[in-house]
Amino acid sequence: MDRLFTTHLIRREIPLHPVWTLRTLDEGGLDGPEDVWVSGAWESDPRLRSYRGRGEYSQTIRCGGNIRIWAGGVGFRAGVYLDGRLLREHYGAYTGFEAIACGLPEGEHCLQIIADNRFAEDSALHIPNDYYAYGGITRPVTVERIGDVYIASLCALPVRNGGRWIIQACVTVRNLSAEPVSADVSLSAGEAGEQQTVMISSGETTEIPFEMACGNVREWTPEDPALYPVQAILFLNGEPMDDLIDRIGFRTVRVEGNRILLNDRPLKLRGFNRHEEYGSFGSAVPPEAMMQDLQMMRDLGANCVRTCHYPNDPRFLDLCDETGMLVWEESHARGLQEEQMKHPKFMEQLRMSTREMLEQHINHPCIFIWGSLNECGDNTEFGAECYREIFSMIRQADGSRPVTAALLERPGCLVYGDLDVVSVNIYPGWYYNGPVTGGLDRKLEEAGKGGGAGKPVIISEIGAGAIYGFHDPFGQAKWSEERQCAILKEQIRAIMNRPDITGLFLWQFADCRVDEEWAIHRPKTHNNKGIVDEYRRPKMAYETVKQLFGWYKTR
Ligand code: ADA
Repeated sequence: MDRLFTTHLIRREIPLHPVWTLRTLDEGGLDGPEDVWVSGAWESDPRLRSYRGRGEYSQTIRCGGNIRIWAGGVGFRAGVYLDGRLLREHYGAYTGFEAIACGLPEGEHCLQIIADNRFAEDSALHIPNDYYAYGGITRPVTVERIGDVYIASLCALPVRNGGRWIIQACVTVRNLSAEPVSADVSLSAGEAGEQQTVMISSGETTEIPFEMACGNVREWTPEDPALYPVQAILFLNGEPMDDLIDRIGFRTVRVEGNRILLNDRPLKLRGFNRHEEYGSFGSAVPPEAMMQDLQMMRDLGANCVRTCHYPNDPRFLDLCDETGMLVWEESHARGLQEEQMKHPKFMEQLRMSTREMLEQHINHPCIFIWGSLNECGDNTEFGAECYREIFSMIRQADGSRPVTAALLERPGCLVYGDLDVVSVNIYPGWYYNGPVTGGLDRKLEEAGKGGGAGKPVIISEIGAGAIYGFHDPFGQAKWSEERQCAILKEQIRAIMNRPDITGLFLWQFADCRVDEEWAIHRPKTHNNKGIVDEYRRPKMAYETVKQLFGWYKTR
């Protein structure tokens, strides 16, 4: 299951065995084929702990007719093959993609997915970085039987108009056949429903817009995260042939002056940055561990999480929808400066990550803000243009959420005017000494002059490192748990006490592995600024943060 609820009552899924055969294709790999669990990062196998190369996953499936293969995430590039024929290639580990095969004879077929986590010259986003780029099929794969016409996607956004709720939706239908087809498409949510008839040309994809008024609904709030199913059904000659179910929540987000309002009430954010990673499972985080992360964050008094620095597994977003955890989701780009942004593939790859994030995650009510381009080259005209293009792309797809980017503390940013919310990453007390908000105030002064005056401000990162179990009774040594506590205490108080700041995301929830090239400044080859370590063992800072977040929660 690639989601936490049933997404089809009509379309049939072809069962896959969770154990696939993996053959590594490059140096440093395995001696022969091995059985592996999918989804999983190949680094879970101790022999492949640092393998950079290609891995070919295969299994035999029984099917016929038209099938749709959905791969939720493959690190980092993928090729999907059926009976040795390439169906689809994909770049990007953090969004899903489909591959279609038509007119198959009934019987056994060999499904293969080749994953490749090597760094390559034609890759602009996938570079050695301050997190580990895992390999393998890291998110669930599903195979479904489809007809000649099927529902490719469903976008449904609740919008409040005066006192009434309206769902603005779009159902995308694809015709794989050689003939034009007339189809009826219905959309329903609660008591609201509508049906339309459309002609879809051969080989075409058609978007069918819907606008439906809803009766009485319960609002989605962090305290009472009410969710409603929304179902699209495709009829051919009056017969239901295909369907797609998602969930929505009725809530509004808007920026008013320097505040972000959720359902018209101002937000004060107490959150965490979280890399999607768990100890030896790497980026293929088991859903039980996702839930545990959310339980810990709730225990810590957090109300929000940032999916740094890429779109997350939809099952994590499903859990956030269900538990009322607010999410800042961002497309994949971390720390790329002008020269790297001038890579000929940069914009194409970033656009793709952003487009797929929006298409696949737009319905999640937990997402209250979109981000992109964490700490990239916002200080040159060229870089600023890249930011502007991505922001306008996001706004075009979704006018219902604000847009932001986590900026460096350095001066010279040219995009304050293009953000709905000014977000800044700062590390006072860790990378430099001085008053917590000294650098921030200089930054905000610049933002004020540069088009950011009066906008909400989020501290998108702040934190300090500690190695789990390393203690300095005098509390002085960097990397000691005591020193981390002392720094965090100062940072959290200084930020949360300011009424002009919407809140913060601590860097970071859990320690995460980093690429080899970063290891020199990262003891244990990990970014050790977690409140818990990579196995979720709480550091001393856990209690410190819990007390402070708990205190600010009641203010
Ligand atoms: C940055 C960056 C993070 C991480 C962090 C740190 O601001 O956005 O990915 O590298 O700093 O630990 O220094």
